[in-house]
Amino acid sequence: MKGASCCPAPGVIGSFDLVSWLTVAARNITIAEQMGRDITTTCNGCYATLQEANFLLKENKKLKQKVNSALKEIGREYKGTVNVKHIIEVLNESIGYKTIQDRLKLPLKGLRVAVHYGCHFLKPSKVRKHGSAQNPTILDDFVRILGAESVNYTDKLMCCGAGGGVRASNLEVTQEFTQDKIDNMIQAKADCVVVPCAFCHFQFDNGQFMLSEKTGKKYELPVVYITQLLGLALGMSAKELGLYKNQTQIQSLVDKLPKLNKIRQISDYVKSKIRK
Ligand code: 9S8
Ligand code: COM
Repeated sequence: MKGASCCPAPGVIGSFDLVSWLTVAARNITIAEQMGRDITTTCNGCYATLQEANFLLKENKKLKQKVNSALKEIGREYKGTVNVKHIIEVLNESIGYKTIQDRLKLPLKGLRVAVHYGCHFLKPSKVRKHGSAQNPTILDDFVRILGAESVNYTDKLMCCGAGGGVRASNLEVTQEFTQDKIDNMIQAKADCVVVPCAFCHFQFDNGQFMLSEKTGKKYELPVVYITQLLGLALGMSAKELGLYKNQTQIQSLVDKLPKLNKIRQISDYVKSKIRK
């Protein structure tokens, strides 16, 4: 999307000035409209802004008028002709979990994954329309089709601490949230945390690095983005997937993978002997 700007951030900008937030979002959407393409994003924040702007402007004529009168000054008009989908919706609806499952080379059998949804993916639930914001399953289902186990942990739906707005205004609060969440995931014996949001990724990755420095205790739960987990199950290497670019170590996760593969191969071998 040539000329696209920041979404802009839903918590940071959206809570201060609704119309400015919508106008910048609508400008971004008009770029996709001109291209005749739907939009997808890999960040809950971007998704929240663009999806919500699209929703509000499609249903509220007054808001649309306000936004369009501002856009007119730069020769643009929001029409409402495209859809906004999170990448997980593209994987689930456009490609289909079944299709993905059929193409896996290294199902992640035995891997214990802590799923973190992030606030903006689910709320406001009347706008997002993913069903109940209290009992979502789309990410847990994704982890399961990849062969891994989605472990339950305390306060699973709690905020990561928010890499954007909260972090900028109150680092202490942000760190407390992150610490709580990571502690709960570790208690549930998770091998890694999986996120659908670039901001949550940053918060867990950099946040653990900061927590280790602050507390003297080592916080090192590997942080993986949903498509990176998919890549691992498709047989891509951790290096190809950019996992080594994380600040928090990922070696414990990487070490687990070939082992899982070996166990799987041995158990398949044993099963085939038993069958004979
Ligand atoms: S959680 Fe609460 S506000 Fe949010 S979506 Fe992503 S960053 Fe983490
Ligand atoms: C977090 C974005 S995904 S913001 O900090 O709420 O704006």
